[in-house]
Amino acid sequence: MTMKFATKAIHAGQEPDPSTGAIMTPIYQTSTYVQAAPGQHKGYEYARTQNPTRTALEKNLAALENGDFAYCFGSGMAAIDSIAKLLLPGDEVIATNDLYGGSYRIFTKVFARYGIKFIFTDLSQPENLKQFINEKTRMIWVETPTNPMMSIIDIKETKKAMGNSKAHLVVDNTFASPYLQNPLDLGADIVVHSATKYLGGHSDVVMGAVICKDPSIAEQIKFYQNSCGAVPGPHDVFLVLRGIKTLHVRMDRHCENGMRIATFLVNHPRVEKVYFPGLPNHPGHEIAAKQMKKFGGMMSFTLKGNNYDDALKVLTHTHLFSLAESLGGVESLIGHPASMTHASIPKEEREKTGVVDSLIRLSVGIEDAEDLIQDLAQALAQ
Ligand code: P1T
Repeated sequence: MTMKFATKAIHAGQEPDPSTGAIMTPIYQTSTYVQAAPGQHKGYEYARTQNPTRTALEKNLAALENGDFAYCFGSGMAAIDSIAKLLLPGDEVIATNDLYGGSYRIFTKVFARYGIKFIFTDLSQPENLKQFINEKTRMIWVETPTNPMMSIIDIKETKKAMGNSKAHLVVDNTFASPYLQNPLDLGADIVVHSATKYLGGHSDVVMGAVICKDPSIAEQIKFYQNSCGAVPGPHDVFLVLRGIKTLHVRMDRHCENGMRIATFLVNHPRVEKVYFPGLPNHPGHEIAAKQMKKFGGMMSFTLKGNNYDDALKVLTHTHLFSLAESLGGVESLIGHPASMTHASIPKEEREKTGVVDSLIRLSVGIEDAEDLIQDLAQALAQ
C-alpha cells in the first residue's frame, strides 16, 4: 500500500508487537539474542548489528525519504562520519562553503589527515562546481537550507551540473526535514540527518541517520555502522520513533511561526538583514518554493551596525527563546553562530559566507507566535 507522508510518519516500519500486540514498538533493551544452535536465530544476533527497535526506525526513515535503506547512528556527526568513510586517500570532495561547523571540522580536521581533499565553494550557484570537478571528485556535499545562512541549493541543478561525474551527491536534509524536502527524489544519492533536530523534535535525544537507494552504498554504510559501532541505544531510538509520529503537525506550525517571525524582523528598525527562504527577496526563494513544501522554522538575522555587544544584549534578554546550540525542538532557541555552532570555522572563512559577529540564529518553536514576537520585541528594545 502506498501511503502519504502523514500516514507513513505514524505507521511505516511499525507493526504491533508480535508477542503481545503492543501498539508501540517495544524498547528492546538487550545486548544479545539467544540462539537455538550456532547460527540458528530469528535474524538478530548481537545488538550492535541489529536491534528490532532500531529496525523499525530505519524502515520508517527510509519510507519518509522515499529511499530503500536507512541506517541510524549515535549522532548526526557519526552518520556524517560513516559517509565520509566511503572516501579513499586521493579522493576529492566539493562541499558548499556554508555548513554546520561540526561538518566543516570533521572534514578539515579528521578526514583531510587521511589524504582526502575538501574544496569549499558557494554551491547556491551550481555552475561553481565546474571549475573544481574532475576525475578525483567522489562526493558533492551540500546542506539546503544551509546552516546558518539559510542559502538554498538547487538539488536538481546541482546533479545536472555534475554531468557524467561518478561522484555521489550527498544532501544534509536536517534543516528541512523529510516533511519539507526529499532530496533522493531530486537526484541526491545519499541523505543525511541529524535526527537530534526536527525528527526527534523534543530536544531530548542525539542521533543521526543515513538514507539511500543504491544497494552498494547501503551495504557499505551498514558495514561501517556495524564495524565502527556508532549505533544509537534502543531507548533513544524509541524517542525518535515517537517524535516522528507528529513530525508533519509540528513542521506545519514551525513553518507558520517562522514566516510570522521573519516578517516581524524584516520590519524591525534595528534589524539589518533577515535570512529566511520564505521571504520573496531571499535569493533562493523561488528554488525553495519549488523543492520544499514550505520554508521551515530556521532563520538568521543581523543587527544594524554589526556590533557583537548589541547582539549579546539580544541573545541574553529573551525569555522564551533559550540561548542554546541545536535546533528543531518544540521550544524556541536563539544562538550566536560565530561563537557557538560555527566557532570551529576560522573567522576569515566564516565571514566570507556572512557569519559575522552580529549574526543571530533562531530555531522558531511551536509556541504561540504572538508570545514569541513579543519576546523578541522586548529583547530588541534593550
Ligand atoms: O549534533 P549532531 O546530531 O551530531 O548533528 C550534527 C549536525 C549535522 N548536520 C547539521 C546541518 C547540523 O545542524 C548538525 C548539528 N547542528 C547543531 C548542533 C546546531 O546547533 O547547528
